[in-house]
Amino acid sequence: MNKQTYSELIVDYSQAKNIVEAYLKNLQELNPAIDSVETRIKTLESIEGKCKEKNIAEDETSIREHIRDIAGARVTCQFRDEILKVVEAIRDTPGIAVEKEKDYLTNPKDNGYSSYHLCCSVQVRIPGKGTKSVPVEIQVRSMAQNLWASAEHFVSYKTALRDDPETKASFARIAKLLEEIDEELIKLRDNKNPA
Ligand code: 0O2
Repeated sequence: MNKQTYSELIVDYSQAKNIVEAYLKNLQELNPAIDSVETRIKTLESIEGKCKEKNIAEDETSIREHIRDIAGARVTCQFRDEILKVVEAIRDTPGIAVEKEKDYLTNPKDNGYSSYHLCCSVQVRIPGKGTKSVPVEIQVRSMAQNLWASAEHFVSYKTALRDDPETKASFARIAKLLEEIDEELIKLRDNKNPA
């Protein structure tokens, strides 16, 4: 894909990203459980990488059909047990249509990756052409899970180390430690604020 096609492709995804960001920031104001909201548009290199990895033809139609996280948002919660409450609040947000959910919270990946993914769509206005439904992936995770994902992304995700058994085992172990940390933090929070 050349840069021109990429720039044209991402116009409506950028609008969708901005719309979701506004909804999520609004949710953050109402919900102290949300520590941060970040959004991003997948880079050209990342789209090309995913096309190769998943055997997707590098034309606009296939990319639009098969890559559902060109626009992405990440919601980080202070505590792990707040994730599902935040997911519920997103499901209840008028304007965000949740189409599919991936629960890596209950079913973490073998390497330890754990988060809750909501595959959503929002309506974007296209000048002179009415509105269009555009997909956005929202990931909801705890701060500890975010630490894991960002370190693993840096060290091994999308590199040769991704399938290295030792690296995978280390990250799986770190994920367990971070789960324990999340549990300890919940206990400390509850001791401070008994129900
Ligand atoms: P990037 O660089 O973050 O954009 P599928 O639904 O099976 O067709 P997909 O979209 O790969 O395929 O599904 P999934 O599992 O929902 O993964 C989407 C995103 O979740 C990834 O986007 C990552 O952001 C995150 N993710 C999933 N698995 C891992 C993992 O093992 N480690 C880390 N660090 N992140 C993960 P991208 O496009 O792969 O990457």
